Amino acid sequence: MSLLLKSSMLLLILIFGSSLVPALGGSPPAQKSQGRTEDVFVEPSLSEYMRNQSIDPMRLIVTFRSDVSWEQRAQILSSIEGVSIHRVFNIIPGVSITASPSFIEKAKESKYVEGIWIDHRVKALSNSESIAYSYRASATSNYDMQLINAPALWKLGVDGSGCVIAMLDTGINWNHESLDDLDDDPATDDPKVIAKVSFVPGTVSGFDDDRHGTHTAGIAAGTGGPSHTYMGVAPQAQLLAVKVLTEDRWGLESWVIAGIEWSVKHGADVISISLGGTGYPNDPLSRASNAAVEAGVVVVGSAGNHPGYYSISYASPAQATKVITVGASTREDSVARFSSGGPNPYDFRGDPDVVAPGVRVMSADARNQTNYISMSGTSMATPHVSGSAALLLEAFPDSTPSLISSALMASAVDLGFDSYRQGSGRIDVYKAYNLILEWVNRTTGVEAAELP
Ligand SMILES: [Ca+2]
Ligand SMILES: [Ca+2]
Ligand SMILES: [Ca+2]
Repeated sequence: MSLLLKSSMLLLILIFGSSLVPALGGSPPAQKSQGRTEDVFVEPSLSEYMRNQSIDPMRLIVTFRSDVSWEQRAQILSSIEGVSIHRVFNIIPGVSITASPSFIEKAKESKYVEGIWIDHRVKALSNSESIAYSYRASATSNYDMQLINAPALWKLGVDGSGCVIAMLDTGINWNHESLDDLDDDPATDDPKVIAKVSFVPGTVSGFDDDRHGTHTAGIAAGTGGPSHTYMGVAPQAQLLAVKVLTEDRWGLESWVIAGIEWSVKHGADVISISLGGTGYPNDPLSRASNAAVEAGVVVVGSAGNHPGYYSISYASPAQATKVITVGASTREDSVARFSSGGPNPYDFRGDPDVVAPGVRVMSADARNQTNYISMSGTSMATPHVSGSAALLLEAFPDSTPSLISSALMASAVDLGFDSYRQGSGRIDVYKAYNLILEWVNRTTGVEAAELP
């Protein structure tokens, strides 16, 4: 080795420390796998959880470095004792497993593993319901639809036709008059729910064995039945019934990730997620949601029903950077007391993005095919935005998810609350439509002017 090279190596060592020596000299590292354990991210609450009690077995999601193939991930995990694999995901480099606590130390030794996460429980984000037979008579028909200005677009013939909204929820009762077909004529075969699936063990279809999913589906896309009294935002949109919550309205994060993956594969234009659980902006569920957006799908999530600032962190995946995060507003056009607030405690981002009607919203009742009930929660606000996204996508099919979300935010009506509570304000889908229209006209004009 020349003197020049030796002295420049010495200089590098002085600057960068001894870790550069093996890389430059080709000799093995002095200490085997030093720093390896620090490289694997272990969800902080998981370590805490294990210090306090040893739970055996545990539901986990293991994420891998991006260059590890689908097959390798399954192979690596099945070589570790006591691991049972539930699902190897495509949408994120992750695997859902059950493992014993000793798994964590073993997995930390693997150079392929990137993170170990709790497969958190998520739950539906509605907070009340009432069987509102009497309320029905007094309610102003489609009041919430008028608030967000959807009827103005229906008059222009924009009703969600050709758009597909995936409802990740307790399932859908597709026999309800508001959700059974597109034209409310039983003589013609034109189903609204075009595909169904369940990721809840022990259930085989996407049929709603609760009430929550049918209610949110009716808000996003119900026809309102022959009377059209309680129409949804995009009454001619079609639906995917993706059951990820049990009849008791809870689910696992891994079921929701599976639901997102399935929805992207089955042609969803919009994914509507009225559920949430504790998490981080980079947790597996948030990453799956962001990946769906990167694949061109609008993803809408509920901000949650934990009043107060910073409470948005209880709502994964709504806190994911690319998800449209929806808080709840009232019929009097103020922010609902229960609606979760930002900023995000992990990166100080401002969420929610917008608010939409979420108090005493009337929609389809899964227990009775011609009845409608009232429910409240950011669960009910979310499908108002999902349906609105479908309307905008019908009108402007080339829109990217970020254009849809920017247009809804830029045109939202300021309700006078601070942005950590109302985001940009209460959505007005007709204003959002006009904003995009103006932009399209302007950019089309520019292109035409530039033509030779
Ligand atoms: Ca019908
Ligand atoms: Ca029909
Ligand atoms: Ca957001």
